[in-house]
Amino acid sequence: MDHDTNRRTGTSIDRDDPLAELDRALRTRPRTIPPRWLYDDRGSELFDRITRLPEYYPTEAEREILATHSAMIAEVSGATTVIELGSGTSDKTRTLLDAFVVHGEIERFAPLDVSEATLLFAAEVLAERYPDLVIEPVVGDFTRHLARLPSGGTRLVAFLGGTVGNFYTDERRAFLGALADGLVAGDWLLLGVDLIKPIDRIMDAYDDSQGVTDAFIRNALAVINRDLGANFDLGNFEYVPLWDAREHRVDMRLRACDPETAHIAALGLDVVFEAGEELRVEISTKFSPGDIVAELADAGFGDAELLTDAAGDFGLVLTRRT
Ligand code: AVJ
Repeated sequence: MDHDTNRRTGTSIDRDDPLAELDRALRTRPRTIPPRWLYDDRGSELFDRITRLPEYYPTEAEREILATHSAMIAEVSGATTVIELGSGTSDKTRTLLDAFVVHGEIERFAPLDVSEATLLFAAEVLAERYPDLVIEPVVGDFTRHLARLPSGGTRLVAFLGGTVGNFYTDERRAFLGALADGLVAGDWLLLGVDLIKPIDRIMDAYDDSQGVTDAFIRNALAVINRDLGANFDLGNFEYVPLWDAREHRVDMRLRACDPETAHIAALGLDVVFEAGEELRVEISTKFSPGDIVAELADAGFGDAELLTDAAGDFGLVLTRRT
C-alpha cells in the first residue's frame, strides 16, 4: 500500500493508477479530467505563459510575500532541509533559498517533481547557485509519492503557487493528511493559497484576453489524444470558466458544441457527449484564511501564521506539524 493511500477518509481512491482515475472521472457528471493530464511539455510552457499574463495576479503576489518574509521564515523555522513539492524550475523558491542560506540553518534542498528532465535541469542550476547545499532531486508525483521525501533534520515543505486549490475537497483532506503523516512534530509546511476576493478579478485571471488559459485547458484533450490513443475533436469544444459560489472555486470546463463520441483506446472507452455537454478539466479553489487554517488543524498542523501580499490577494501559510 502506498504511503499516501487515503486511510483517513477510508475511501478507496485510485490515485495510484492514473488510468483508472481518469476512467472513473470521465464517468462522473459532469465528466471530469484530473489535472495531471494538463502538464506535458506544452502544458508546462502554457502555464508558464499564464504566470506572466497581466490578469494572472497569484504569481507576482506570491513573489512579493516571499521577498518580504523569507528571512523570517528561515529564522523562525530553523529548517535544515527544505523540500519543494511540484518544484518545476524552482524559480520563486530561489528567493526562499537565498534567505535560508543567509539567515537559516539549511543544509539540503530536495525538489520533487514529476518531470525528470525539468528536475535534472533545475538541480544543475541550483547546485551552481548553492555550492554549500546538498541538492537532492526526487522524481515523483505529490499526490502519490510523498513517501519518497527525504527524512532527518528539521524539514520545511513548501507547496507554492496555490496548487493545493486544484484538489477537490476530499482529495485535499487526504493530501494534507498524508503530508502530515509523512512529517514529524516540529517539521514545517509553507502552503500557498489563493484568497477569496471580488469574483471579477478572479475570473479575469482564468479567462485572459489572449486565450492562453483556453489553450492550456484545451491541451488536456491533446495530451489524452496523444498518450492514450484518443480522438477528441479539439475544435468542437469551447472553453467555459465558471465561478462555483458554493465551493468558492473556478471551475474550468470545455463545452462540446456538437454531439461527439470520443474513443479512448487505452481505456477501451467511448465518451459520449450531447450537444452542449460540459467536461470539467480543472478547478482552482479560493480560500478564506479561517477555512484553510481549520483544515490544516484537522490534518495535524498548528500555530498557523498567514502571510499575505500588501493587496491581500494571496496567502502563504506557515504552519508546524504538531
Ligand atoms: C498551478 C494550480 C496554481 O489554479 O491558478 C492557472 C493553474 N489553471 N490558470 C491555478 C491554472 C489555469 C494554477 N495552479
